[in-house]
Amino acid sequence: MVIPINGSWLVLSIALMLSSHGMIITAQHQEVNYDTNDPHRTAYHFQPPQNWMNDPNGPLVYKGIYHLFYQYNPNGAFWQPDIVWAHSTSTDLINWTPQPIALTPSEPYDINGCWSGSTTILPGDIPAILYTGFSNQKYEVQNLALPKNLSDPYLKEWTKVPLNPLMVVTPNNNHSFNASSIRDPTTAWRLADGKWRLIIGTHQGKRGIAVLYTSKDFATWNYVERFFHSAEDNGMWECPDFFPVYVGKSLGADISVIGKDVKHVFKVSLFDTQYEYYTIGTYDINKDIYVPNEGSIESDLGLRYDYGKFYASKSFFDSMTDRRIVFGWVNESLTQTEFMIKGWFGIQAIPRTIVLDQSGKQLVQWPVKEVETLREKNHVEWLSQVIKGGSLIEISGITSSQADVEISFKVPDLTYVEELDQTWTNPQILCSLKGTSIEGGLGPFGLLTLASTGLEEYTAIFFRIFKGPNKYVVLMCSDPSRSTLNPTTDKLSFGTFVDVDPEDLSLRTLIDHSIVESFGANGKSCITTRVYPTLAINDKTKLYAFNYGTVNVNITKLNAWSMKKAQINLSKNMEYHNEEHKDEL
Ligand code: DQQ
Repeated sequence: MVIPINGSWLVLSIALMLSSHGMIITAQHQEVNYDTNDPHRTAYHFQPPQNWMNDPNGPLVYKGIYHLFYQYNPNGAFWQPDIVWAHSTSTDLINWTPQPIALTPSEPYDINGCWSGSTTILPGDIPAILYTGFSNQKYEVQNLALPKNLSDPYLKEWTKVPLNPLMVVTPNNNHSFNASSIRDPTTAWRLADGKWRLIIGTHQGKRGIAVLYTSKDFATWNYVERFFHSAEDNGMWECPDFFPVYVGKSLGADISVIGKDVKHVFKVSLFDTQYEYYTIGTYDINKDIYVPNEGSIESDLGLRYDYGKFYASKSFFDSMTDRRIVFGWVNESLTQTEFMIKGWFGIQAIPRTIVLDQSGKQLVQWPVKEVETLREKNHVEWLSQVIKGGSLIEISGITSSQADVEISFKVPDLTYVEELDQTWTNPQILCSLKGTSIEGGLGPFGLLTLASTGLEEYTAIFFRIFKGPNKYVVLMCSDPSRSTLNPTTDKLSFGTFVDVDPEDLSLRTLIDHSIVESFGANGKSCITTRVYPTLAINDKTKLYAFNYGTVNVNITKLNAWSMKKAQINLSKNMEYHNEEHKDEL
């Protein structure tokens, strides 16, 4: 098939096949340079120069340099099993330099693909990659790779150890797992007995399972019969993450920290729904199991890092700044033909710090402070403004397609709050039911981002307040139903209930051409949406504060900045260009 695109030709050799990412894969090789005028290409979110990217893999900091690996297809904007670990480095988590591919399929144990995994810092400051290999028999096995040269802070070359594969489940070794569904090893941690531990995601029917492996030397790994954690009605658990968080301290904890002042977080990515859930609980070190707090679940009404598009996330402890930082993959909402033509697929969310909320009941996330270095000096500031019911106010004076906005609201009067119907238990469905144009008592109020001049297009992020049986309930929604005139784009609304005082609400939104990342109530609830405006592009984009409820609301503070373009993986051939980015060194 030959498709003309922007003067160049896209050549696709078609061979239909269903991928693990649920999409029809058609090409063995695709040659396309993305259009530099593509209005949906982002300016400060991590992405490769072109082609397909999915999960973030093994983030770490080594000798003052941040490393991000990621699942990448060098052959085109589609997923295929024999995917590689691409690699970039940074000194600030925002500007990134491409490095040579770190892992490519080469051995019988990974010849069909180098799939997701993590890094662990071994004693002596030695970073180690553990990843899933998709083997010549199409089994998922776990392998180790080590840096070739420890004096290279960029860790450009990696060696797969001769002992690989280190962890193997086969139909013959009595494990009752599907040998083709056991993957994504976590960072390993070590307890006082000196033994390393890690977990891997799998399933038995609809039961999602995290199996535990232990090792004395990081080379020989023993399978532990008792599941580390499992849950019914989940299906395959991908990309588990397990880490401690301090109680009452806004600092990150290193992976092996245990004690009375920490709780543990367990996160899984559900293959069946492509959503992630986390629970907070206790690591029982005597039984070597994780026990979630009572009532915490990994599905339906469970807690999520992000109630929008955010998957296969991976956290790491930044020992330079004592932060736990999480990366998450943000999928596209386009049809397959559309993204194949664009020649690129997938971005990473802005890395977020992650801490336990004061309540101890949930996590709080915030974009790493380094992203603020992209804020242009001249910004818009409002101190106080009433936003009348049924009105909107333009936030002018910034580049609205590439912006960072912080807005706080005070609700003066809760008398006219709408009653919460007892059947409205699912916030996402409630957000679809009560979209931006549905007038409420208090709300919807918030931001209209990526809006066109005549408001034919916009993506709304807003709050609505309801009166529940015993308390007020705050709903936060992201509504992309009017985000584009393109009829084929997925325009699903996302939403969540926010555990917050309804009278004081705040919202921070990062806007970057085709992504809107929102942090409600100082990071208690996050929603990321991908949108593809046709009119509201580049300098034709507008931004508004709006209140389509009946009751007036006060804006107590607003700060909005234009964002500079970050230097991200500028080289097209993914080679390391020292000269181009020598400022980073
Ligand atoms: N993506 C990887 C797998 C992982 C999945 C393959 C999650 O290792 O389970 O690209 O998106």
